[in-house]
Amino acid sequence: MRLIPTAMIIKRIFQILLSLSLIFPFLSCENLQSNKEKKTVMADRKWWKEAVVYQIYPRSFKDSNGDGIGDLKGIISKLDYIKSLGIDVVWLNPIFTSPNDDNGYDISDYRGIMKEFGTMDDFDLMLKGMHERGIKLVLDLVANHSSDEHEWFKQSRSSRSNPYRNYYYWWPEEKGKPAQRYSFFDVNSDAWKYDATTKSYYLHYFSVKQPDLNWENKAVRDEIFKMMCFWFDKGIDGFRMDVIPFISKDTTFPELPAKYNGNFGEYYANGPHTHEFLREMDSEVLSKYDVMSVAEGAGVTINEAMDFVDPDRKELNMLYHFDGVSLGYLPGEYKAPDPKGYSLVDFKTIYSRWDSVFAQKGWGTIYLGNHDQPRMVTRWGNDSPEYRELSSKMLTTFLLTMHATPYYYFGDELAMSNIKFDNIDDYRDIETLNMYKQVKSKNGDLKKLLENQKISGRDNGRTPFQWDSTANAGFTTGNPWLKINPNFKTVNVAAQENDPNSVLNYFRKLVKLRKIELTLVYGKYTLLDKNNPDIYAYTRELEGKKILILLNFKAKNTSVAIGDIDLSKAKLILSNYNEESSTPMNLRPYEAKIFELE
Ligand code: ISL
Ligand code: CA
Repeated sequence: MRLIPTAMIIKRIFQILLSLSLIFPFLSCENLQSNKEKKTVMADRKWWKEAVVYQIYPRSFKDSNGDGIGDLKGIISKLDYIKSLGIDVVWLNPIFTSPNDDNGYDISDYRGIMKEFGTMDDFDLMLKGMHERGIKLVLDLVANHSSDEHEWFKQSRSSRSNPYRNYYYWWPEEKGKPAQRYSFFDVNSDAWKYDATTKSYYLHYFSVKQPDLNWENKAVRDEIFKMMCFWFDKGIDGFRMDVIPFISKDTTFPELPAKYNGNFGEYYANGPHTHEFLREMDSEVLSKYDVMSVAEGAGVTINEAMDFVDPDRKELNMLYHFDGVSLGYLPGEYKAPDPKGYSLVDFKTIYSRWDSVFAQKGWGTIYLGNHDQPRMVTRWGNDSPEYRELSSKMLTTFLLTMHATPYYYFGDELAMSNIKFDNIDDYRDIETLNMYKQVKSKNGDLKKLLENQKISGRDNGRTPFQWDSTANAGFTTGNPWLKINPNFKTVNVAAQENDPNSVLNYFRKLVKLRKIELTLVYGKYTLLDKNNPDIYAYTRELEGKKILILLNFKAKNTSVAIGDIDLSKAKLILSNYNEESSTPMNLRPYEAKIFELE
């Protein structure tokens, strides 16, 4: 049984309160009240709330056989490194059999291991090695769509009467052209692909090789649920669920309702049966295991988020939103960075609003980078030689001191930065390659596109991990599948391992701090000096303990106003500068400071 009934928890809290009032009859009602709140917060402790998740893009972590592609044996050879970070959970991007149209997000066999990555024996060894080290493993569930090379789709497209026909969404040509649906990875942005064999269109929200699975069909849901159980029975500890809000569609496929014009992502996330399907998934699968689940919350607005993660609804544990990572792009243009940069006040507003959603109930996540995003330090900090390390440490401080489970992207612990390719031939990502074709076919500004991609392109976050300063950064003895950032000579694990002030060791210190200081996990978040355009300041509070976090997001000296907070007993517990400054409220460029207040 995964959840203890609320009534039992309440009863237990009541018993604790009663016994406290007997032992300490002098406690005032006010004290009792605050004790009750504390007990409630702490009664709801969960391992996945206290975890730091480390995301590994397996293709780029470590190649064991010289084919230039990272693999499971490579991960196994680096388990001690992963352990040394102090993290609790590894999330691996898809490792299943795939023709790799979208680097594994197009799965042709959900129970097989991608041949470039290794075998099931390698997988079992890797999982064992992680568990022996106290690390949990979360895999990627890509169930909104499969590969067109999946047996189900091969059957489905073969004839209109095939038993697998309804595993996907088909629109017969005699009904005319279906209403427009937008595809993320289609040269014409068209999510309907005509298939001559059965004279019908099939739906693909992503590439033509990623047909959407028909979740209305119970047989499809059962296949997915059985597959999830297969991996849980092997011992994995959870799933990150790819575009899971998109699984339910209005199968009449009407014209896009006007209010969603330009917001097709929000429309996709608003299918009629999404929550029904998720509750079914909980009752048939998730509730039977002690595992974590996190939705990629594409298209989910702040008002809808709680519906996915409210524990009373028995759906998912967590969700990650896109409001943060969407900031600083020009409106109306896809991932074109605003030359003015982003506004820190807006950034603070977004993260504070999202914190308030989960202040009482549910649980949040926090991230600044992943395999779909550029490198954290380039996008949110400053990747110039002068500030790369400082700003990266500052951003890491932010991620590990917020009231949410941090999802930390591999390589950010070294302050790896965007590679900024000049040439389209260097890109491998289907998204960039398609955008290029699209802009080209419209005689658009290709130079501009390439400049934008230097900031926003996904391949920036996918370049191989930088282990040392030897050939190919120690990632491979062969030709890497994607070019390695030339800064690997100085930015690498070996160079940082023994330097106590390195970005890497700063990350380790922060992980350790979060592990021992539950105030950083469960403590109430309060934003300070909210209109300060340069500094992000906030406190975290739990059980009488208060921690103050000050972060300078700018390359200049600047000051912060923290109101009536008493600093007389403040103790600096961590900072990214070596010398403590004499004026604590004046921050140096990208300075990050954590104070214990009481
Ligand atoms: O990456 C994006 C834009 O650059 C997003 O729109 C992304 O396509 C969307 O968030 C869904 O992402 C997930 O599903 C995709 C896959 O390509 C991404 O890597 C994955 O994270 C299709 O499976
Ligand atoms: Ca390999």
